[in-house]
Amino acid sequence: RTVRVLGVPMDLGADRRGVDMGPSAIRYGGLAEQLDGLGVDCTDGGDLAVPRPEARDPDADQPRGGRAKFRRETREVCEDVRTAVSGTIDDGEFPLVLGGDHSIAIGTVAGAAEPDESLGVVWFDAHGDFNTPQTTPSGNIHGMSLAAILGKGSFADESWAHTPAVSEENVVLVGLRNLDEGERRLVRESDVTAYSMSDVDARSVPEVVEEALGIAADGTDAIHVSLDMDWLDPTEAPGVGTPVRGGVSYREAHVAMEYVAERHDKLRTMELVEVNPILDDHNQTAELACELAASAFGKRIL
Ligand code: DIR
Ligand code: MN
Ligand code: MN
Ligand code: MN
Repeated sequence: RTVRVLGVPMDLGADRRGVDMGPSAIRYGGLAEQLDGLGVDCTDGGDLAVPRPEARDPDADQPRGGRAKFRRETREVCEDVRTAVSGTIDDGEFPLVLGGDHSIAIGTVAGAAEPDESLGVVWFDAHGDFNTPQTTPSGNIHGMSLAAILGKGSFADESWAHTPAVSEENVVLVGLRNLDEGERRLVRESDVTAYSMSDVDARSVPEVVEEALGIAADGTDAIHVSLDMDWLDPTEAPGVGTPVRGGVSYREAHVAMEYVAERHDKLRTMELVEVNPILDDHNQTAELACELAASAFGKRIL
């Protein structure tokens, strides 16, 4: 199959500028070379246009009783992501979306979800991204993207965000270790499956990830894998906006992506997000993202 790389230099959903350089850093980190080396055809769809935050008022057009900074602009960018992703699928290619902050997942998932189908989602992240405009302590949409996809809080009124093809029973969070109080309650009350780092410690990455993929695949037509690089421990992935200690190791991340590769028959879309090269140690986090993509597309040691 042919992988089409789609860059989304998005930083409207996060406080730290620099994550908009993620797509460049990941390309520079050798993504095309890694995929070529595997015999995977790789084309580059270029970068989508994202407005500069300095040129906009983050608090324009706020939802009732809540806050979601750059709501209108994020909505517009995510519409473009949706169009690019669904167009890539229609062309018979595999969309590999490069962020940018995690708000872009709202567009990726919407584009991955064909009408009349069901889509499972595995969300590798230190965070739940389950805040709503009503619970968010930051107003940053990258901390709300999964809640938006599922139509939580006032996202229920916003047709651009809610993706009906995704049901909570087929959504799995893996590697959680940092939740805000309000989102914690929403995760617990929801029907999503959430594996914290404590679950990973008590069991193992292979066991938890295999189970997670099984839940996402159960009765669905396709799977989306969303990889927030802060899923990894900051010693491996320092170039992220919101590092949290106690993440998975280098080897655990690879083994997880090897399990993703086992599901290639169902895997429809993948995204690599939150790489911030200005916070990185050289380009280590972007290079790691490229390596992990290779494992997800079938690279094996032997
Ligand atoms: C925090 C941070 N929970 C927020 N979220 C992040 O702003 O809602 N998600 N960093 O990746
Ligand atoms: Mn995230
Ligand atoms: Mn995160
Ligand atoms: Mn984030």
